[in-house]
Amino acid sequence: MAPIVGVDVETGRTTRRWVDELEPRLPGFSVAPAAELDPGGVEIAVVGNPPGETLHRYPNLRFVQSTWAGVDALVADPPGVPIARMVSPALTEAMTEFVLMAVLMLHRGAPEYRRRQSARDWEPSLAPPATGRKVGVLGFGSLGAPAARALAGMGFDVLAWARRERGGSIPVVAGNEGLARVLAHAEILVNLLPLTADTVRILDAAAFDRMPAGAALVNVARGGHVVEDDLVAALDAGDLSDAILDVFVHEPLPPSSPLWGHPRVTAFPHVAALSDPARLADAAADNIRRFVRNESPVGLI
Ligand code: OXD
Repeated sequence: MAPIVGVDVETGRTTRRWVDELEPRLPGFSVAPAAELDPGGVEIAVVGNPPGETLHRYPNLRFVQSTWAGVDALVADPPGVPIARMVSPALTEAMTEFVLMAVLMLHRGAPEYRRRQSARDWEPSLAPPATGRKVGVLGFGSLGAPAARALAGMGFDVLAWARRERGGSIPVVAGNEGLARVLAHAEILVNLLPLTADTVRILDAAAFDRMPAGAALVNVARGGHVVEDDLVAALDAGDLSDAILDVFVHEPLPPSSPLWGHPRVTAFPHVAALSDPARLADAAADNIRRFVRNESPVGLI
């Protein structure tokens, strides 16, 4: 019997695009929007990062492939079967590109020049070379490590924080002491951590206090890492100069959020590494075939 793959990714349109990309890559499988299938028939689910409880409706589920890099919502109430997050060169390239853009914007003062432009203020400032700019990277996994390497490749002085220390061309430190070191180092801090019980609200007033005066934050991981009120307070007080945020505690960012209109916040609508079915379907299909062959899928949680 052909294994049945039920796809349910965010909207009906996105789901249809995933089905169209997966079908030709999975001959011998039956691939359809989950909404058109009998829930009892769904053996493999392809989803974004919905609350895990939404998968409890499939009693015969055997495997979940996420189209997202981070699966914090899925694993909060997991369906009790293997879950793989999306690991793909396309996603990594997109994230690396966004991180480079954000760090270069901060390094060269783009948000400050935008403010000066609003005031019609022609005031050039010298920027240090990249080698004179200290960047901290939180997270050194499939997204954090390539971003850190790309930054180091441009000459930035990068110090990273991860679960365990590593030698190598980029120093990676660990533990609370390591975190304190990275925060103290970071004139620009890039957050690429997974959201877990250990990392939720890790970027709070105490963390911002440890950063150099006037430092800046790039958050491309999850809104839940940041205590947003503390961030606004640090920006208002001038302790932090700027924040480039792609993720928020509540998404879409509510119209009432002070982050929308804050002069020191550049907000993006969670677009750093969007999951394009045409570019990610190979990785998803490979993983599904691996699972069926009893091989370990890539990105298994
Ligand atoms: C994510 C993604 O995990 O967009 O945020 O893939």
